[in-house]
Amino acid sequence: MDRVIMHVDMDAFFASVEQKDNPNLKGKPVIVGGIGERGVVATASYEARKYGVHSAMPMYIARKRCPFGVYLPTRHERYREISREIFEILYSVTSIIEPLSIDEAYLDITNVSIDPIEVALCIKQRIKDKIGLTISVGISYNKFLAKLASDWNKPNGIKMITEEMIPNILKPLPISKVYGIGQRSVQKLHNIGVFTIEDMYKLSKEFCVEYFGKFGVEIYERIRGIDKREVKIDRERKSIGNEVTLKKDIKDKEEMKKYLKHFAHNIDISLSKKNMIGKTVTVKIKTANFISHTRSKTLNYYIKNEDDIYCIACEILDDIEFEDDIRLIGLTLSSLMENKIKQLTLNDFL
Ligand code: TTP
Ligand code: MG
Repeated sequence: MDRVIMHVDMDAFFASVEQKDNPNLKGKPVIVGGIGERGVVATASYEARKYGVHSAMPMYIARKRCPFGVYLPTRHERYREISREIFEILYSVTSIIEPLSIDEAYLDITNVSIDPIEVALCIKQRIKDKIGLTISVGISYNKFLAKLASDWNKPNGIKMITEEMIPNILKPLPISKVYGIGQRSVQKLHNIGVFTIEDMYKLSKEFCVEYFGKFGVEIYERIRGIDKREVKIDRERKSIGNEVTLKKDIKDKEEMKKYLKHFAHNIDISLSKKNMIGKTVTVKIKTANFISHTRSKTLNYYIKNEDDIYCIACEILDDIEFEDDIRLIGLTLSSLMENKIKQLTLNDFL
């Protein structure tokens, strides 16, 4: 496979977090969402799905279908907290991650020199051990197929779709499984007798363009196993760093450098975990009367070691002139990229 793309998606995420935090709920139908009169279901545990309860369903219908279910309001802050822990585990595998939602992401693991199934099993095991939840993983050579694969045998699933499986594995699938075909298009296609991907193979490229507009060609290719979309790295992750408001204002640059040393050390650790390197060092200071000074230096080479980061940070600080005491100091490294020189081994994320 040219590229190895992984799609990961937590199982019944909000409901599973509720079951984890209250083990009495394990094995029970749990429905999370707006519990008022006009509320809708955010998600339902797999036990509740057996009763026909699903996301976006009005709560009163859920209550009718599953009268003995446990109905809970959402706790978004808690889900975000767990999500951060999950993403930390994912970032220990690769830095090429595109988060899609609170519980879902694409990973490009082409350069991870471990068998993709092993990587998937490791991620699953680590999330189980450290967080106590299950995740479904799909692996393939593009995004569309990876996402299809993660949904293949949910919950706690793992599935790999290889080139040899195309087109046979796709043929019987309902057209609703094709990313990019919305509910209205599904209905319209049903009306002209198109129900499966195999039925769609009869539609010409020109027809698809006319029917689906600007996504026509992509849909035509997608159902044939072609999807060139890249895994887009999360922009927020394009810098690593920290800042602190000091307990006591300081003026002495040597004292400030102790903080820079500490930040550089933390950046070094984060970079190693994420297998990244960077070339823009930024020092930020804020004076006691709240004037900020932010200065950056972009190198023509990449760095990752504590000493290198610290050294550049000190040069930047020495060049900043200020008269007042300093109340806040920060250091970040940006212009990040994956460090391709070091290949990961299993031990790096076990
Ligand atoms: P999903 O991943 O779509 O659903 P899920 O994790 O609950 O179940 P599974 O992946 O096993 O099918 O969404 C993740 C969370 O996002 C979900 O737990 C609750 C929330 N969500 C809503 O609030 N409203 C919605 O309509 C959907 C689909 C999800
Ligand atoms: Mg999910």
